[in-house]
Amino acid sequence: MEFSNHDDSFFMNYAIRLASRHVGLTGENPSVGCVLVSDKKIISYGITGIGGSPHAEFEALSKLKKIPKGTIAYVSLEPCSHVGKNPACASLLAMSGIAKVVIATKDPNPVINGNGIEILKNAGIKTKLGICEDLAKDIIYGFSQRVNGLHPEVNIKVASYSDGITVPGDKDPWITNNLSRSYGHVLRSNHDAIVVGVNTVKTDDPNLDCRLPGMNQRTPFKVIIDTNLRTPVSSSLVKNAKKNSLIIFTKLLKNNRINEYKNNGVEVIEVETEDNGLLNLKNVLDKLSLKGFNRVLIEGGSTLSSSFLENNLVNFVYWFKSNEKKAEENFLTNGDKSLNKLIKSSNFKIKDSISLMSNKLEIYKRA
Ligand code: AOF
Ligand code: ZN
Repeated sequence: MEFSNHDDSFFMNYAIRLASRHVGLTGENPSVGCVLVSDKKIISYGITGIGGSPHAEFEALSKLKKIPKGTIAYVSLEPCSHVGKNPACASLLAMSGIAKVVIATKDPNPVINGNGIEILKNAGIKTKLGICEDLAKDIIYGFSQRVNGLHPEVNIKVASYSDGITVPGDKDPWITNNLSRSYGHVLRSNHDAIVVGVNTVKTDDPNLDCRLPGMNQRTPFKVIIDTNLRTPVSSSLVKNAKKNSLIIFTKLLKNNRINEYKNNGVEVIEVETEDNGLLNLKNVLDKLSLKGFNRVLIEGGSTLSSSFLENNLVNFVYWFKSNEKKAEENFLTNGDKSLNKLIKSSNFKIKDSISLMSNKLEIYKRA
């Protein structure tokens, strides 16, 4: 039976939604969704496993004893053509008896890029490319940049009063409401690493966990940018480093405190500095890319976030804004001033604005 375009986008949307569930959990692999459809009914599905294995197609196929005649596979990414840590999905699909494979987007990995489709075509299987492509590309944005020699996807989370101030008042430690903060935890859950500057560690002593009910396992790697190794060994991040991995980037490994960090399970990595004496952030991202991180979330402070922006290293900004002004005296730190200016510059275009009760989330994309 021939499916209409409407059915194609329905099932592909389903596959992409499945893929989005494991974004941030699949290591260096992209998260992929696969849906098997027979007679307009979903008969199986798969998502790339936690850590990157098994691949989505393998998972979907292995749930079925027999593939009904005429079955169509919907995949959010071109099936892979090579044997890596996992078998080649294009070959698995070719041998499975599937009639047709509908693909949202080509695999940007140069090793695959079109070769998976070739394998399917050579095996006489019908293929269709480009269904819901933009949506599918969004999910693998960081992977796509990384496998093509660029840095991982870098996103910034900002929480401010309506006047752009990011420093909480004395009366209430929270600038934004519960809904915004839950959304912030969703962002933590779908990134591979969260990055903060040492000043944030010293003033807030954050733990950077994903605290949504039942989602603690989704806490990402934690990273501190600490040029002069000032992170307190007594900080929550260091104390919990054996449970939740922590990396500190610094300019010099020759430091008396190195062993204290290491004994606490912290990985300390040396990075070169720039003329201004601060760490080269491009270098930091290269090292995170080598670790296989596809998506990195910068959680402040505003000076560090501004540095990433000034170096043109940011892809998206998630700006949570309260409807209220700060109750106490009204002042923007230099960090806040440059952060506000950089996000509002022509380098960024607003992509979405979401109402969160008394708050608003504005999502900006690099132009
Ligand atoms: C798929 N389905 O679910 C994913 C794919 O080392 P391997 O064998 O795990 O292969 C990694 C590459 O496979 C990865 O770089 C990306 O190009 C692709 N990911 N492909 O067919 C999947 N996650
Ligand atoms: Zn595969």
